[in-house]
Amino acid sequence: MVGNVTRCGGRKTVFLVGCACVGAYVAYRYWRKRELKSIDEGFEEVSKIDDSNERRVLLLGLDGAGKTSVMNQVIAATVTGTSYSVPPPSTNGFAVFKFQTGSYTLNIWEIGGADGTRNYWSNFLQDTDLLVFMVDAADTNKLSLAVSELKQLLGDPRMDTVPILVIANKQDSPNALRPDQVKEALDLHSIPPNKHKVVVIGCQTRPLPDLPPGLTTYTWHHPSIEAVRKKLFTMAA
Ligand SMILES: Nc1nc2c(ncn2[C@@H]2O[C@H](COP(=O)(O)OP(=O)(O)OP(=O)(O)O)[C@@H](O)[C@H]2O)c(=O)[nH]1
Ligand SMILES: [Mg+2]
Repeated sequence: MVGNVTRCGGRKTVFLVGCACVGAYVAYRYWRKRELKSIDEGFEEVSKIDDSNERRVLLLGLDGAGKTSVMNQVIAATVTGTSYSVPPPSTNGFAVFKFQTGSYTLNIWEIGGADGTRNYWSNFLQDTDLLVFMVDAADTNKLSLAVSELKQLLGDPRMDTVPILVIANKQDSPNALRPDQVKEALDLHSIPPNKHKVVVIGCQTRPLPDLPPGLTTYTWHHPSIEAVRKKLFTMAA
């Protein structure tokens, strides 16, 4: 009898455990499906996590303008001892540079500027506090493409009233356009001041100093990077 009850209880237990397993599996599949869906949505439109202390900076510009190089030196200027290698690999996708200041977190999103990657720029426009647009001031052949990309960006309603910091990089090159010439070339005078605050500055990350024997990475930054750093922090605040 006891044995029977036990056997009957055993069958019941097996049945209940079976049901629990099936239930858990169904719940797991449902949860997984929801999680995958939210990851997809995250890539469709990257926006701020609900954090009023976050400042979101979008760093765009054609490939080779020097976005990563400048950011590497901004980090070196901010966090003592941080090193970087030269040249950086081209940004195939995006990179986020995070800075913690007194009252807020500055997240600088660099999106690669190569042909294929530029198609994704529009996925990153939501909740932008500052647009940094970098140009290679020495490559005048690419300026007209830079102009049309910038115009397309500013035509998006999500960019309305977003301040713009234009960086005319590679000022070390003898044929580089000066900041006021870049302002002219990008037709920035035509932007109504009540629509966007526009600031144009020049900078350079070269010439690099000689490295001591045995070292392959740099902790150095060019003095012009200080102004970039200051503008990033003040314009995004
Ligand atoms: N002469 C000179 N070269 C520079 C300067 N800044 C960057 N470069 C060089 O320009 C090239 C491109 O620099 P990156 O920083 O990779 O450019 P990027 O805008 O991040 O390019 P993507 O990530 O491909 O969109 C590299 O060979 C750098 O070493 C500069 O101020 N002067
Ligand atoms: Mg890059």
